Amino acid sequence: MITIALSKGRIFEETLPLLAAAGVVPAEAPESSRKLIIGTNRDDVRLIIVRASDVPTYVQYGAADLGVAGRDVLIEHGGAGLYQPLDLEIAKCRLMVAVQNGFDYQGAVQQGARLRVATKYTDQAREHFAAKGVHVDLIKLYGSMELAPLVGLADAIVDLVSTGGTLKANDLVAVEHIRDISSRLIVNQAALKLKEEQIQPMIDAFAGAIGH
Ligand code: PRT
Ligand code: MG
Repeated sequence: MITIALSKGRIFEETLPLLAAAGVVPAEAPESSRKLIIGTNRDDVRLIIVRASDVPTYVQYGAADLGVAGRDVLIEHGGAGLYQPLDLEIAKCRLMVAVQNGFDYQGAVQQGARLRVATKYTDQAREHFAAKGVHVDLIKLYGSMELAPLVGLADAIVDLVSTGGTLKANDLVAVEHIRDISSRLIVNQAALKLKEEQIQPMIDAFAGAIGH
């Protein structure tokens, strides 16, 4: 049995064509089912539905053989025990610094001000501001980062941006690009050795589907 860990939403949707290329069709959609284990047309393949940030953990411990996770999540996780053979180039976005419209970010940085930054991505934010020599107090949040500058919790946020619609709707502007993000196929290293005959063809099918 091969177990693949996916999160609901954009990662599940964008992984569907890649699974199809490997001959795997889920028996139901996670949005309409409450099941956390979803069977497929193949007796030897099942999907488990977990939080996006938990995918690397399930694969690291071998509870799933394979998974799909954003680079944002993989960097925060650290990647221990994970083989990362493919950038799937799905669920693309950018990790950005954003502030409320009218806040003089460049001015504050030039004056050497200490900035309060709210984010879910504390490791990446710490590294980014340290490299620039900007002093920050990081405030860890688990979601809705866009709210923080509007209610005085933070001067800036570090968050993912895709269309820019969420920033715009909340009177925020992006002021710095930290990195481009896409999702990767991750594989448990021990599982790859033990179940190579099943796992390697799946990696090859995914690679073929993205034109590698
Ligand atoms: O939603 P939940 O709290 O359960 O978990 P999650 O946000 O970690 O999962 P999910 O499924 O939303 O995201 C999974 C992965 O998709 C992330 O780890 C990213 O690698 C990738 N991804 C791509 C995104 C986005 N685009 C994205 N736009 N993840 C989140 N967003 C959010 C962003 O945080 C912001 O709140 O969407 C909002 C901005 O979108 P725009 O289009 O308005 O700019
Ligand atoms: Mg989300």
